[in-house]
Amino acid sequence: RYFGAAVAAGKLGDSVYTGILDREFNSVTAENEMKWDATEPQQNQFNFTNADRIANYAAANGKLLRGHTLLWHSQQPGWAQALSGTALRNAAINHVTRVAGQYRGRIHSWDVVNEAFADGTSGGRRDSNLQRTGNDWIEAAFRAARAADPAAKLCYNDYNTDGINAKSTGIYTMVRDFKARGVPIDCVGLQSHLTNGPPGDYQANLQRFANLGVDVQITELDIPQGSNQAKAYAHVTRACLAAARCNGITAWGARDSGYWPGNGNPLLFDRSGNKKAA
Ligand code: G2I
Repeated sequence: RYFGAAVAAGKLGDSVYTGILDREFNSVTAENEMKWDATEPQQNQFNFTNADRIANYAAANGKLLRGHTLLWHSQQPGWAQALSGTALRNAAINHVTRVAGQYRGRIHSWDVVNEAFADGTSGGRRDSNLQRTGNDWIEAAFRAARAADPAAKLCYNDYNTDGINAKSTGIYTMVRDFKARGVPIDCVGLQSHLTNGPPGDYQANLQRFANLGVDVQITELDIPQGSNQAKAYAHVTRACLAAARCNGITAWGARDSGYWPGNGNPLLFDRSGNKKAA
């Protein structure tokens, strides 16, 4: 099992920050640097400068590297936002192929698709330009990622899916269908931005995904400071440890300063870099 933090390339020169990473975490995730707008700012013109800074940091310091994220409705470059239909589908698959190919053999797990399900009670897909290219865009992305980097675990990642609800059940149904039809998927990421702490059925939800034959990873954990922060972090950690297929936890940052969007003090180390009770 790994324990990771989302990192920003711009902070890798800060020795207090890298001190925490070096000492406390054995995995890192790029907070923004591997997203579509960062890696392919113009169509077919790839820029891996900042993503490489994180990948190289991970390699030089013996950390696993999570890839975040290949396809998402948000943080798309302007040129992709302007495409639709077959042109967008082809561009999206090319993006997956090229970025997963660039990091072939170096990524522990990829968030191949991020946040593609709708909030609320529908249990269905979120409307987006990618969704409008056809319902099979997610499986097409997973197949392309597998071909480009056969060793990486391929994850579907989303938020508000931490308990058993319509959205997490929609994802559960998709994963079950993918497994039945041989669509390559290895893991489900529960982002776990737990504004109100973990729901009572957190562990049961984690376990039901594991029972489908996929790994479960907690991918963006943060819990606002308050009387129960330490207890809530412990609850999440115990739930992961209790499920054989929960193979990693990533916190959405290392310390409270620099946390996006800046408030809540939801991380494990305070603004000075000291350990909190959590
Ligand atoms: O809770 C936020 C996360 C939800 N799940 C997917 C994650 O990818 C997402 O991460 C956040 C980053 O932590 C932010 O850093 O995604 C935001 C964008 O949706 C990131 O914010 C962006 C700002 O919106 C931009 O204005 C800014 O230029 O960060 C950019 C780079 O600092």
